[in-house]
Amino acid sequence: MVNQLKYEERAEKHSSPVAQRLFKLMEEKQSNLCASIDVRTTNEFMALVDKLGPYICLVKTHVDIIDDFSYEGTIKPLLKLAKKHNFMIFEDRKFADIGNTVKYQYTGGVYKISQWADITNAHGVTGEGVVRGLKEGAFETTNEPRGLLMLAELSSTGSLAQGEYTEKTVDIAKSDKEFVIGFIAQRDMDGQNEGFDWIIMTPGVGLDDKGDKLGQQYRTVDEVISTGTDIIIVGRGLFGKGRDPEVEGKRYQKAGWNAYLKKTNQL
Ligand code: S5P
Repeated sequence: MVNQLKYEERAEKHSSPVAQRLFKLMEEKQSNLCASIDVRTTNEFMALVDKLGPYICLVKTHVDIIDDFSYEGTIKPLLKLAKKHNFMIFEDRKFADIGNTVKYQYTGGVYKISQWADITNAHGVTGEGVVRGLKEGAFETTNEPRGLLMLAELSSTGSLAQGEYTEKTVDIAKSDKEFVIGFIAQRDMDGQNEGFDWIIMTPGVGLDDKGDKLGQQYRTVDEVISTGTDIIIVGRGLFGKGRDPEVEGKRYQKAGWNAYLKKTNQL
């Protein structure tokens, strides 16, 4: 059943401090837009984040595609922009290994994701240990609250994440009510009658294109929000093909917020 509660009501009741903060911030900024910034240099990345900052609740990163990545040069300025514009950070790392390995991948290496990303995500393919490994990693390396999204469904053509795989991923998510805050999915994942308030974040959202040449498929903002999405994840729709990120940022923010108001009977 699609969640029709307001973000502020969900903020009050949620068992995760990360989810509470995110819902509050969304209400404050009137934004359910997550900007996905897949670019190759720190300069391009910062310029886009600074322009889009006022319109978004969340920045989604793939730090491993930034050619000149460094903790000092990339993460520190990103954290500054997060403060300036009041948004949270989601590293789209898609962990998919045994618990012990993901723990090191999350906390170590050059990226040290657990130090700076409020939210990250994982595939369920290796089973429940992935959740425990990541949670341990967060616990041992930071005092800040951290949240995890499980990848229940994908936006790409021919994705194997469907049917029983999706159901089993939801079961894995149920193993930790505080750390797992929701899903990357294309629709609502239920759970409300069992006391779960999953945040559904949906990529594959575009108002002008239907897809790309490598299997990406786009649905409109109204479509995804009406089928259960809480946060729309938009990448190239905001800055691809020479688009103006400020114009598109405003446009997607408005579209996302109006669709939310409609869904929650506030319009
Ligand atoms: O199912 C998915 C899951 C994810 S996280 N489909 C996706 O496209 N993504 C990510 O969302 C993908 O890795 C990319 O960073 C973003 C979509 O970017 P866009 O430019 O196609 O909007």
